[in-house]
Amino acid sequence: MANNQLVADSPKPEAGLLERRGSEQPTRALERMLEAHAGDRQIILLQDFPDPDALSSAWTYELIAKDYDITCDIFYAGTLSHQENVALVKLTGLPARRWNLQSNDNPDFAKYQGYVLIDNQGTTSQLTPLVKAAGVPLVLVIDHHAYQTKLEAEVLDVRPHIRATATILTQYLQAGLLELDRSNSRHVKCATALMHGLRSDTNHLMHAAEDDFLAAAYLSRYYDAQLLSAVLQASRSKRVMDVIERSLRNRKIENSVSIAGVGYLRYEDRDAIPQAADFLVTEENVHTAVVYGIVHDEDEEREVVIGSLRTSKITLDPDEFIKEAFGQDNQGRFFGGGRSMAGGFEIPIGFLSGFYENSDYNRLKWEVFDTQVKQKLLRLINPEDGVLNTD
Ligand SMILES: [Mn+2]
Repeated sequence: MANNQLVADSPKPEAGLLERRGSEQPTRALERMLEAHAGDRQIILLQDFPDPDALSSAWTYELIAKDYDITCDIFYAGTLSHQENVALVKLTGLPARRWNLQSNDNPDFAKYQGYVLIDNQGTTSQLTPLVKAAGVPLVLVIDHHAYQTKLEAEVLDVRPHIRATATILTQYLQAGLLELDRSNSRHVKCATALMHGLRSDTNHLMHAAEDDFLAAAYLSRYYDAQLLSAVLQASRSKRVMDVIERSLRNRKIENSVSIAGVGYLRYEDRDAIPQAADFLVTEENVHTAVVYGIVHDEDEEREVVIGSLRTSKITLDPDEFIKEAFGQDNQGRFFGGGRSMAGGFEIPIGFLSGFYENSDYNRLKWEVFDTQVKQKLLRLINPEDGVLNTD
């Protein structure tokens, strides 16, 4: 299943020439596009909750493009919720900005001659429909997820067999689109960000394939190990710690699966859920952990159940498990899974949305969702008696 596949489709070993690793064809195509657009301004869209792979890859593209006289602005619509991502952006000066859909002082789409999708295909960004509606053309997609939608771009570089978009961008560097210089501090910081992106998308290189190792080897000449360790040591906020505490307190273990509902969370703290799941799965005799809670949006009008599954069991495919457990909505879309949100799920609350002063209502609502999520999970975990024992 997913984990075995990681090894099975590794590319064939080739001569280990680090400099020549970048594939000729995508490099030429990208180069032609860059030359044709000299003087342009492009907008790079990241997924709403960008991860280190997306952030570092976008920054690398921005640096490459600058060499071709193209100015790029990097935007995301959500938040940087993981403390490591906040630290990455702060410590490296990574030029990504939030596009707050609720506020009015956002840049004008009219000043962009093209938009670029990096580490996504537009399906995970709330900005995509806006950019499209403004008539900005899609000039480039660089991604490593399987095709999610039909894309028409000037240059498409989608390589699902590569584990990280950072690997693809590193290959562009190796192919000579931008020569890194160890005495240039921006280059060193960008190489450090790429190393972080590459490591975090490959589970610290454990799921890396040959291309990723070769890219990491190349980056090792330029990155700053101390800076990387500062990023990795970013501390958790008290609120994230509180969510982890709640998950510990509320967890129920059935057939080696640990399940924990953590109640309500603020939008900025949504990343506490995968972090709690990461922690619960480390318990003895537990192979899988599922943590979920209700996240309310800043304007507090939209609420959504968000959950994360982590497993160390090779035969358990998180994607299948989540699709099987929660099924589809009435338009046939699954509530989670897929490579873009591996191990994650999101269930809209719809009509029941809205956080009220009335705490009884909030408590009741949580209990309903908590019971329902548990029921769905237990049906899979204990097919014999899928009935929840509520105590
Ligand atoms: Mn990625």
